Amino acid sequence: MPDWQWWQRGVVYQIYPRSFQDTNGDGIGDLRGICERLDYLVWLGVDAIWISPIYPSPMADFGYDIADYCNVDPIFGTLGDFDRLIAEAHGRGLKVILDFVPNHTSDQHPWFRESRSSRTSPKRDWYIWRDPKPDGSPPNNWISNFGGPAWEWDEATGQYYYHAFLKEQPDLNWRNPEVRAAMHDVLRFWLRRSVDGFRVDVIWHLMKDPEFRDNPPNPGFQPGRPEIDRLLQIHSTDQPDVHEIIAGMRRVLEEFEDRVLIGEIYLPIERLVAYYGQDLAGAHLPFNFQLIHTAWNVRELSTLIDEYEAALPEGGWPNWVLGNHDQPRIAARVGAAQARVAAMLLLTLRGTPTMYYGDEIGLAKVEIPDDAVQDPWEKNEPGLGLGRDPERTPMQWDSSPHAGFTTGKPWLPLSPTYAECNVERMRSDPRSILSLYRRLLALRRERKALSVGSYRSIGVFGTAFAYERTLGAERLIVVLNLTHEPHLVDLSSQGRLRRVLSTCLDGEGDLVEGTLDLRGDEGVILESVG
Ligand code: TEU
Ligand code: CA
Repeated sequence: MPDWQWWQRGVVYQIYPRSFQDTNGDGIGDLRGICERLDYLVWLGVDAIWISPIYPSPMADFGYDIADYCNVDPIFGTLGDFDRLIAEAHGRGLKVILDFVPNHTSDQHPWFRESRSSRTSPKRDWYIWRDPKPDGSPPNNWISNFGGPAWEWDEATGQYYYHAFLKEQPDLNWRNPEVRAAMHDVLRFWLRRSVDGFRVDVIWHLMKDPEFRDNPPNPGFQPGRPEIDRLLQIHSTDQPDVHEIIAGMRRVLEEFEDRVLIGEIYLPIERLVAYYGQDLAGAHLPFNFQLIHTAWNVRELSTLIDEYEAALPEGGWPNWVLGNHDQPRIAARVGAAQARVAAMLLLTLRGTPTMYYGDEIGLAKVEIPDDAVQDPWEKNEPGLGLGRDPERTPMQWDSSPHAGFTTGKPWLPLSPTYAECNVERMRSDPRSILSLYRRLLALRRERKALSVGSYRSIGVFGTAFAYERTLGAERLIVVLNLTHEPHLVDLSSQGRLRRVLSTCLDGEGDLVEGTLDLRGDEGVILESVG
């Protein structure tokens, strides 16, 4: 049997640090807060934490605008706090993955200040500067991901600079070898501090068309969609030479042992799988966001899983993501009952699952009053429902004021349901979604077939679908009902089966012969008993 890497067997848990645990009453989560909650994560049963950016930042995009890659923002703590967090996490067997944001810096980064100081600055070519068109307009038609033009005019030096996101987030020029070398040193800085890997922000954006050609219009554009959708991003992203850049990062990680490279990539499956790289020299895990975008029904989901499995390159390790800080929460999308089915799906598919903090307590959409909006995207394109604040609200630990997150005023509101929807309450309820997550995580650790076993689709049964996970003599069958209606599933061709775990958290050990009586919103894991 092959040796599996920790990032193949393990489960990743994303922490949005502003919202996990505050320890100094400023209403914003911090590194000491994460440290205090490590025992919870061990109890829950995850293997690695990925922490969204903690670096010094003006916070125009809440840390995705970095002013110093090699330090910690005072809001989150100090480098000393970080070292302590790493030591405490490692002491508990938890890996720590940092967010690496190489596509753009803050406009307050010393590199950009230098770059914009004059056309002859030694760092001018570290960013993407272009002359205006003869009529003074921007060099091409590219649009910012957060709305408006992607080019910002710099009066002092008479050129435009490119920013795929906010104008406070100028894009670095990865064609410049000095930029590559400087960023590789950033990776080494954190790798030497024993970081176990990186989630690389917008990795498919790093290279742009060398000729900066106009993007073509998107024929499928619908009013009400974000402005970025007006154009097909074919020249501004996903360029063939990005793979050499990623391979370069990977080589830096290979200077160290056992580190993981995860890439954030919003692309359809056939283009996504290219990010494993030639000879698998690219990202270990190109994030697979398909569960987030696929309609929640049995046909689409079962087809998706088979298509993804079939598209993987030989030796490429699968992964699945159910939510993150940019996407509506799973419980908001599919409802509380199906969120439990989604948990079973995520934690029984082949490949590395990534969970998003708060999903384990079934946190849903939190309404954000107009005067509490924080997200710059919502501020730029209001009223379209693009705002990401509803999925970034504080973690709910207990029923005390502010849910135990802070003693001060939380930076985003808590869910009004926090008195019931919190870790303390749900821990003591054996039927809660939190208990279900914990059971699923424990089972996944105990039954290796669930993490590293092979995957085979069994088929669609009305409103349910089933698949099999096998490793050696161990054979588990997962059956998921994607509707509220009960359904009888004929499993007579599957031999004798025993119930191992249900999303209803009952019926364990019962034998299933022939027909499985699946309740509405129920998922069941069965084991083969000969
Ligand atoms: O997100 C990249 C990205 O493409 C998202 O903006 C996405 O388009 C949007 O949220 C809807 O799907 C990454 C980070 O995760 C995000 O938080 C940052 O704002 C962005 O990059 C810029 O760094
Ligand atoms: Ca704080």
